[in-house]
Amino acid sequence: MLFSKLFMLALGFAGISTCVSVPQRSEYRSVSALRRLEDRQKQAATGNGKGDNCVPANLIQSASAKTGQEPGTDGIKPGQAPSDTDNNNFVNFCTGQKITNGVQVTGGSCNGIPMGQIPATKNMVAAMITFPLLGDEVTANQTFNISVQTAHLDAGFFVNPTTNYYTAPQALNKDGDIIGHCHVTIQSIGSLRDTTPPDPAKFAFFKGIDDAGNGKGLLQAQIADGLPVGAYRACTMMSARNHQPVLMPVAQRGAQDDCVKFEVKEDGNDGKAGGDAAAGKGKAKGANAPEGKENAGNAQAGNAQAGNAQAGNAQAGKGNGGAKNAGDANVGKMESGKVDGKAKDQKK
Ligand SMILES: [Cu+2]
Repeated sequence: MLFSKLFMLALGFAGISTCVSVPQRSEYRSVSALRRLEDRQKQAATGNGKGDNCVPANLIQSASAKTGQEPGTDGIKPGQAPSDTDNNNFVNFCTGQKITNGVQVTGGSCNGIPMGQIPATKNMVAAMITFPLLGDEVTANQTFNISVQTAHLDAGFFVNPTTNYYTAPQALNKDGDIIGHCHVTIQSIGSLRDTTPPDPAKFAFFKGIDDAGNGKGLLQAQIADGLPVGAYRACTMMSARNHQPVLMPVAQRGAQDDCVKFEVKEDGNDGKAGGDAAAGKGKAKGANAPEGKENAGNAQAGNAQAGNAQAGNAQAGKGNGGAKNAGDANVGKMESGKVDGKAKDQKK
């Protein structure tokens, strides 16, 4: 008890932390016994479990203590809102609320995990959907791939969405790119010129793409059995590893995501394929274009491969057996909070 008090006093002098203090492992190995004692004390006092759960003073962001509207502050303009403030990085922000705790909580929750590493401007994520393209008419009820060319996303990193949703901060790889994955989501919008925001709880197709695609940023998701006739909006949702939306270093920038509106028709042009989408081309769709070294962005995902082949008229399938990945199944998954999982439409 006495040791512990002396220890905390010493830490206070050292300015290590602003809360009930737990030393850094590397610095205080020799006092592990004291740490254990202190941890036990802290658990008894707060019931919040194991140690190392204080924020060192040098990691406290002093800017969070201010609203941004203090007289003389840079950047003030009329109409700005005052920021919430906290002297301790909002570490207790979720007090009294349901915490997210790794689950996709459909009723809402509070997540206290830090935002994490933010890339440099030269590493900002960008994306372009390469199929379908604007004006494309995809053939109904016929399997096709949505393809996305990404830049500066270290794709292929996808944590367990059932237990680790938002449980860790955004992280960067050694090149400074965000480690994560891309989701694609397709919603029915009634018509191409409809202006009503679609209900986010309803979608015709969703997938978290958990692989690295062709290794050059080209990612694909297969829409098995295609979509029913209609007008659709397909969008990307770029995310870090724990499914959180990617965070960028500056506000003024180009978007990290892309959306495209397209139609599904009984007789689609499937990316201007005409009537000659050969079976051979059709096979190229899932292959991630191994040949496409020099033109990763254009040819492979563009009209040539993704367009013609995948949805092409070759299969001529106009059957109605393909409606099953529209609507209900996926919506159901969303309601159960496991949208990102390996459900029927999301992973073969
Ligand atoms: Cu995800």
